[in-house]
Amino acid sequence: MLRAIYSYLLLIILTFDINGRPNEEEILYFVLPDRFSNGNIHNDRGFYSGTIKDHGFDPTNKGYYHGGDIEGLSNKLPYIKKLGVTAIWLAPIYKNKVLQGPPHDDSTGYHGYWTTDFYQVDPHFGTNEEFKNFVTKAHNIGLKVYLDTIINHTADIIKIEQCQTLEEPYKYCPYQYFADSLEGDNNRYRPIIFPNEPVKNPPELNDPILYNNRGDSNWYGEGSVYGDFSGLDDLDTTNPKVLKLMLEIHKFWISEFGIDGFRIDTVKHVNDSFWHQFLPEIYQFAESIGKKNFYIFGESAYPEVELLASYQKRSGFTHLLDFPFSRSSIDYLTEKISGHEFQNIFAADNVYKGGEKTVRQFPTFISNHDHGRIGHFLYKEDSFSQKVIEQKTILANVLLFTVRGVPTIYYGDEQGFVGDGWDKDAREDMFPSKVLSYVDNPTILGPSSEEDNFNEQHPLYLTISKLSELRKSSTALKYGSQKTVFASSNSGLYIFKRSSKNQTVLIGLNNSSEKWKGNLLIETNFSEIEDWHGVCSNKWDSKSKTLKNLDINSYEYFICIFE
Ligand SMILES: [Ca+2]
Ligand SMILES: [Ca+2]
Ligand SMILES: [Ca+2]
Ligand SMILES: [Ca+2]
Repeated sequence: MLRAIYSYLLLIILTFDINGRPNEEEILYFVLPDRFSNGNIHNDRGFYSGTIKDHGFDPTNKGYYHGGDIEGLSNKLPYIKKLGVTAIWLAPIYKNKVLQGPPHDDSTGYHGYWTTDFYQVDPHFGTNEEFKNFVTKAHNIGLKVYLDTIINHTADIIKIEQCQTLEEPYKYCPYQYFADSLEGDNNRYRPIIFPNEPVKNPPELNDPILYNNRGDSNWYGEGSVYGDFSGLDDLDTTNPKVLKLMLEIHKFWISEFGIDGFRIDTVKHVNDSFWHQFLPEIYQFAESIGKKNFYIFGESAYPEVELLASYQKRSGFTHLLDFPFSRSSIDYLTEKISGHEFQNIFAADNVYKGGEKTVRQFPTFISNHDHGRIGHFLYKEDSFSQKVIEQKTILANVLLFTVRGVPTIYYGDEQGFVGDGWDKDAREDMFPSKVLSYVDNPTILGPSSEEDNFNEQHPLYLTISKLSELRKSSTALKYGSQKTVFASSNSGLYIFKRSSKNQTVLIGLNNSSEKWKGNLLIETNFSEIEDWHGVCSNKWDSKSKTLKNLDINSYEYFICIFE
């Protein structure tokens, strides 16, 4: 009995700790459940009968379901925890339309972005109850859970009648401007739903009146907000009914499952005023049930700081995925920009609303499920040897864990996954894969993806777990301001420091084929030096506050902690 009370109290303390933990303390791990671990082979076909086209399960096809599920993810929590991460971001798990697209190029909802039922876990992934248990299990070992969600659109169920006469109606239905379809106009696009399409939930979402029905987005101006994302039914987010439904749905996932945040998809395709109403109410709701640091980060894929900052200022989103960092890191690591050009990303932090303090809570990432993995970008360059690619991959992780922002690892990067490119080509299986185009890929510092890829001794897994430990123990890396110490305009040398009240962390990356040697003036109040990687301590002249004759080999780095 006493033991039961004790574990219950411990549970409360742990849960309390999680809710009180600020966003800057998080390290994220982004997972596609279908591609991670298959804990239950009975749900592989989602309990649909019929052929592959009905259930969508074909582990040899990169666009089909492969069998991964919540139970598998749950079984692998120790693997994720040991990597050093503190939070899991799951690709969407709502029930999806199984199959979409033209017959010769169809694909399934294995990725989760084609919602039909906002209240149910997709049967390929498991049940609501299994998800609930998963969240509890994750919380019990200190991991938060963030759910990917899509508000802009649902699965492609509604078609435009006028576009059905086109030779290939699934191809592109031209965007219809408001000015070209005035009230009572016969030309106004008419929505139709063919028989046998899946039914959406909540039931109100089956009414085409809640959608824009303006054809496919042309990606410009009004079309970008009111057009369909390649046929996906674009919700009329200006309609108060849609706002009400979305508030109810998202509150349900918070209160029912205790999730800790949302990553919200395609946010710039929703009208800004929707977010001005949605976000404060969700934050308030989460806080009212004890989620003080509920974390919402939007996906607005602007690679330019000025565009992302401008969007952040007008949309009401405090936190956005740091696409400019991702883009610039890839350019930097592939030597398209110099150290000096790279540091501009951080020098511009104050253009964001909330400045540096807020940007320190932006999720930073280099690889992702859409544009691809860093390994792919490195292999694309013919000039880099295998050795250099390995070194650069280490540099990529050093960057991710030492610059400002919340490091976000894309699953599989810790096992040296490379991929073949973007989208489906960057969504390999962690379990032994049957996709030929995956198993023929090179991997960085480890075995091929034909194998089971949960190797806790993988050099990149070990590197990341060490960097996670460093970050967790360092106030400067989580909360410190970031300043450039030296950045070369004609090479990939970039040396910067992160400073907090009790320490200065100096980080140097030499992303170039030339060894560098020089003196560095370090403005710091501390003089005890820990050489975390590389050597600073015997180069330090405390009188002149200078590191003398410091050297960094090509494609090497150092991290030194002044306390
Ligand atoms: Ca399964
Ligand atoms: Ca549609
Ligand atoms: Ca829209
Ligand atoms: Ca391949």
